[in-house]
Amino acid sequence: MILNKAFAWACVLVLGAAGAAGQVKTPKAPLTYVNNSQCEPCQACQPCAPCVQRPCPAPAPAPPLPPCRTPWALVAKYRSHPGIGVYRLHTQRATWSEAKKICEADGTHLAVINSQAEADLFKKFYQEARISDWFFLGFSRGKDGKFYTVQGRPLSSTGYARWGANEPNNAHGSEHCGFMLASGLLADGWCDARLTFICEAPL
Ligand SMILES: [Ca+2]
Ligand SMILES: [Ca+2]
Repeated sequence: MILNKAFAWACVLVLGAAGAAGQVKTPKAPLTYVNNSQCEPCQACQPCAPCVQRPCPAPAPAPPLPPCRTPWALVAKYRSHPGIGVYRLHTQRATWSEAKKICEADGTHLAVINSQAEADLFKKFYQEARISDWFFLGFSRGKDGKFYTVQGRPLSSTGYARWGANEPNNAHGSEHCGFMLASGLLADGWCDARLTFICEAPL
């Protein structure tokens, strides 16, 4: 009410000052404000029409918080290698498609090599696990004949595309999936081979 009175007085004074020959108009109905502690004050003082009281708009709801996620390094069987990444070595064999799905079920992806340090780390995994086999990596041949990672990026953009001797050779026209050789170099190979593989957590 204090505000209403003050506003009404202001209205009278303003019009009185601006009006012709001392003509002073008094609003017939008391002026009202919207809730000006939270909303814009009513601006209807000129010409002295009563303000329309209206409710404040409802505040916008706060955006939902993202769900909490366990750090990859704490997920079972994933190990953090600072400066390189977080990985899980799967010693159970699977086809390339099966391996890709197994990683995706963890929320990770079939490993992609992005540096010599990462290639050296993978070689170390296999030496420690005493696995002398080749293993699957997260790239395959696209319809255009070029290789793409499981994230759809050209293999040439990963930062590591060192091929083994005579690779990729697409032997018998049926080698479309990514392998890493024991030497740390890349090869194309048969997707339905059953190999061990590494899942890599996203950065
Ligand atoms: Ca990587
Ligand atoms: Ca090959």
